[in-house]
Amino acid sequence: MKLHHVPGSRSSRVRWLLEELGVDCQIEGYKLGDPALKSSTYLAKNPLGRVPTFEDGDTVFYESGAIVQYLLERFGDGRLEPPVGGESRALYLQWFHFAEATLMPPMGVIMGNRFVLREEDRSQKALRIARIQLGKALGVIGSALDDAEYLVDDRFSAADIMTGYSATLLKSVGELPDEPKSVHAWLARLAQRPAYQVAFAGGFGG
Ligand SMILES: N[C@@H](CCC(=O)N[C@@H](CS)C(=O)NCC(=O)O)C(=O)O
Repeated sequence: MKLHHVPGSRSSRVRWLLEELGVDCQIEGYKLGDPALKSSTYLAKNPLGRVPTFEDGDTVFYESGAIVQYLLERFGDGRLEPPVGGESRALYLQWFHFAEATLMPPMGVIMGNRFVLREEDRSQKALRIARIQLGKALGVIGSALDDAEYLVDDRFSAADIMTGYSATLLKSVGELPDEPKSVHAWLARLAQRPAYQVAFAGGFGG
């Protein structure tokens, strides 16, 4: 198996999970903006030229959440997720998908308007609105963590990996607001995990 990975990017979710599960996998590393990600060989695996991309024999696919779920199905043996059909499954799915569907869109707008877009295309208004949206989304996570150490069943799960990655990225670019404090405490808890430390050891951007 092979993970195409840029340190600190969304492929860190997969890197983190592999470590949590103790699964061996070849890591093919790149830097953000690496021309190799736009080569015809790479585009044949991932037409958007992004990371992560995952290879398991002839199975080649992308989307960090899909890869995380695939690895849980293949190697999880019931670890890091509540059982299908169980009481907590809906909440687990909610937080799992919240990361990419609700947290990352405003984050993308912030990154675009701070770093990616040409100066003349950046918008302070878009930045302000995205920060408000992000604040609301983080507020919801904060409430869920007021009386709990982790998002689901007070037990560490892949939902913490999916959302914890997003919070880590926000912190790394100074976009994690001081409140809610419960989010900071949760992130500090996640950062103590050896697998988290391995996943983020390479910093951000490669
Ligand atoms: N929804 C996708 C997003 C993938 C994505 O946007 N990856 C970024 C890094 S976090 C990337 O590869 N950017 C490089 C580029 O767009 O050239 C996922 O979760 O895998």
